[in-house]
Amino acid sequence: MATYETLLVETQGAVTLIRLNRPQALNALNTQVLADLIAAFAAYDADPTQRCAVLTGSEKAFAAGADIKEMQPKSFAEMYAENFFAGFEKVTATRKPWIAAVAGFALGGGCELAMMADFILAADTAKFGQPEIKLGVAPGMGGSQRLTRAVGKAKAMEMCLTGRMMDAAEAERASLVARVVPAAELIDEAMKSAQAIAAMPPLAAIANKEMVNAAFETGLAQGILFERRLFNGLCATQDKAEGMTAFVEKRPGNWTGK
Ligand code: CO8
Repeated sequence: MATYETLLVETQGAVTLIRLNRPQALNALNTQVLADLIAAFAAYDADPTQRCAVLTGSEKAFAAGADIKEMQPKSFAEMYAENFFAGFEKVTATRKPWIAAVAGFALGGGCELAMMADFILAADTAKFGQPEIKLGVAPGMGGSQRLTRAVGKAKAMEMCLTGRMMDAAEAERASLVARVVPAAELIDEAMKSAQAIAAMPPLAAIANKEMVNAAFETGLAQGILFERRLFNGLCATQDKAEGMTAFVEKRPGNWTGK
């Protein structure tokens, strides 16, 4: 297994657990973290033994944002020329499912990274926010778009304009997170969810993810057509034949990923 400067990565069965590991900076995201995340997610996506991933931080912080100390000296020209942080698009291109397990602060780029996941599981200690305005900037890793799609205009606008944090209970009410669990159980619960997903037929898992994501990119009629075409396509897989036969025979399915 590869090692990373800013991440701890382990596998448990078919689940990859990726931990952000810059405790001295509350897991602030810098160029090295981005390079490590791109490599770790690419390795996960390419490994046929791995079927779901969990990205987490520490008890105190999932990630307290992009690294302000790295950005402080950068000019517009430098940011623009190096297309700073555009590499996060490679993380969002991960085809297989992954979950963000968030405890503590998920601020700025940390909130934006969590929202790149297929869904967020939150500890009751989680705090979400887009406080970039207080630094004279704004979200830059998709927050203004993904937060607005998740919680609607009123809350997204209020959070971006005031920089206030949303606690876990409010985040669940606002549909930013799938579920809130006690902090001590966060990793166990995330791993349980991930293992349940990992036990599903893998092509169907990718197709389900693509369909839900299509809802954010298309109109309703196009989205429904995309869904139906993918459904029809899944009917050509061995796992569809196995899944429906297993149901009729009242036994669990035995998936081949074909
Ligand atoms: N960047 C760099 N260092 C950080 C960051 C950060 N985002 N957050 C915390 N740290 C560091 C602190 O500087 C401190 O280091 P040191 O001990 O060397 O002084 C250490 O982590 C511990 O932090 P605190 O002492 O501040 O801990 P507290 O418990 O007192 O406070 C907070 C915790 C409230 C989370 C506080 O640290 C804080 O407000 N952090 C900044 C939050 C923030 O503003 N985040 C948004 C950053 S901007 C951003 O994310 C833009 C994303 C888009 C980029 C796209 C580019 C195209």
